[in-house]
Amino acid sequence: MSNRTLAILKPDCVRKNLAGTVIKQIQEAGFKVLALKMTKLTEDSAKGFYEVHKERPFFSELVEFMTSGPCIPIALEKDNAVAEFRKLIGATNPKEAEEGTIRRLYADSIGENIVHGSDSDENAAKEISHFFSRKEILENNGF
Ligand code: FUP
Repeated sequence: MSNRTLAILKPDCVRKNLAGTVIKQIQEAGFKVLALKMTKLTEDSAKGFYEVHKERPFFSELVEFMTSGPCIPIALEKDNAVAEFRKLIGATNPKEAEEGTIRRLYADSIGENIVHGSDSDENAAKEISHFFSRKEILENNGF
């Protein structure tokens, strides 16, 4: 079990000025921020990140949305981070997400669902390195 996961505050989150609200909720749930940046994904980077979905019918829409504006990738740490973070954000479709979860509270649709969370320890490691170099990730709280 790893203690890291990758979150992305997606372009809809940034556009709706919800970044601060969502980061506060993430921190209050006990996650520690190890690295954070605001960036705009290129088409190639978005396609690479979502490679596993490339045959799915929603792939081009997903890439278009993820490149539509700035997003905020965040490397997070907590015990059992992957599962704990997915619990905090709720189901992919906000209509199916539990009451109080981030997607249920703020997302409009399955396509524009505010936040990404890694789905396995292996993917968490890959996804963190998609956005952050080792030097950019704080160890020991950065102190
Ligand atoms: P999740 O792990 O909850 O982010 O969900 P998935 O990996 O299954 O999907 C990744 C992204 O693809 C979603 F956040 C939004 C998009 N998607 C759709 O647009 N339609 C779908 O039916 C499923 C996913």
